Amino acid sequence: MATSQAASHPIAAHPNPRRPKRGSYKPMPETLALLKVSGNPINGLGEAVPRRPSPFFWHPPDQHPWGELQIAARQSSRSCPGSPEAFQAAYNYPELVPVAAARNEGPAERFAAEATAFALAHEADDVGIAPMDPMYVFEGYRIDEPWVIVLGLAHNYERLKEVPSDETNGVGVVDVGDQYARGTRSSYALANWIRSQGYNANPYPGPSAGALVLIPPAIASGLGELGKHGSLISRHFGAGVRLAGVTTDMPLVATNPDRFGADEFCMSCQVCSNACPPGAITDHKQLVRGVERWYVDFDKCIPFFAEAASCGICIAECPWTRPSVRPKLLATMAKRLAFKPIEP
Ligand code: B12
Ligand code: SF4
Ligand code: SF4
Repeated sequence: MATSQAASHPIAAHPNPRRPKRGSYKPMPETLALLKVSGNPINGLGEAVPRRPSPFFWHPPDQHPWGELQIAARQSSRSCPGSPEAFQAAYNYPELVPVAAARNEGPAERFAAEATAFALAHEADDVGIAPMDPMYVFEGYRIDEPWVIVLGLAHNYERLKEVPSDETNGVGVVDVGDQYARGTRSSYALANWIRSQGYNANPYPGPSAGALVLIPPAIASGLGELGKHGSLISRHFGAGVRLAGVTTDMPLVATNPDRFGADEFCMSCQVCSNACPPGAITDHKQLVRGVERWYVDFDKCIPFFAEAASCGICIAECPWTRPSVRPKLLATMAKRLAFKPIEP
């Protein structure tokens, strides 16, 4: 059966020489010295009351304790062939046009359809729309627009599966940079189109964190479900998808969440937790800022992430990311869920 075949995918036999086996990896002392404090309390691990996320990694270095570690992580990524050029394109933010003085009035349904079609015609591979929620905004930041449009940018699986990268092989991290660059172009193009219609719009392209935490609105707007590895799993691309956002006051209509069984599948799968060299992926859900959900141990992930050019093994290895496996998983889970409807 596809499910058990995927779940027992043997990482030990993986031919990628850049992947230490789980348990054999030891962080370098100089990396550990830069960790300084634990990230898990800052993320609200164990907290029962909902609150906004605190600014974390990839925010300006004076907003969190890991400024030097962030620099080391960036250097490790940029030491890979092709990576500096790919990320330069991702940070090449186009000009934002002024909001047109004449407003194009119309029904929310039409604007939602037009904005979606525009994004899909400008490099986005998937689009969802959610009402803005203060819980999506990092503490200390402000977003005034009432809607968020989330864009999905699919990875090239053949390139993504080469992660992690190093000085000898940059294929995986270049694909990460390339998808960030598509997210930059797509989110700025959409924001500019909305502005040309007389509405305010702001892009949140990554690869920096920005004001908007992207996975929660992506889940709310139907782009996918949260996986055990802490990334979103899409029915179309698995976890091999980057996210970008556009916030706006253009009248829109929300798209529905999509539940296809990824959360349920994670209950009995351990591919990512076995593949993660530092063992950062926890096998049970935990309470984080008032929500019981999958959570990745930042303190264990970040040293390997910083040393191994942004790693990415967990999203590449997830069976949902593999194009040959995904259709079988969808079919298996559709059958399973038909007998056991999941909670809303
Ligand atoms: C900081 C950051 C990191 C940090 C810390 C990540 C972490 N888990 O804490 C580090 C550097 C370690 C990191 C690593 C990676 N990251 Co990162 N990261 C970010 C960034 C910039 C901000 C996230 C953040 O501040 N997290 C800290 C707090 C908020 O984390 P948390 O409470 O544990 O919440 C996480 C999830 O549970 C979920 N979430 C948050 N609140 C809620 C609430 C509910 C109800 C639910 C269900 C979920 C949920 O979102 C958070 C994602 O980190 C986002 C982009 C963005 N603006 O959102 C990308 C982002 C999350 N990263 C991404 C990816 C892919 C990765 C990597 C695979 C690296 C790579 N090569 O691509 C690894 C995976 C590590 C892991 N297993 O989480 C993608 C995920 C795409 C997807 N398919 O979901 C994002 C969205 C970037 C993008 N623009 O596409 N990342
Ligand atoms: S996130 Fe992917 S690899 Fe990890 S447990 Fe879930 S299905 Fe398996
Ligand atoms: S990105 Fe972090 S959680 Fe994912 S496999 Fe690498 S070290 Fe593990």
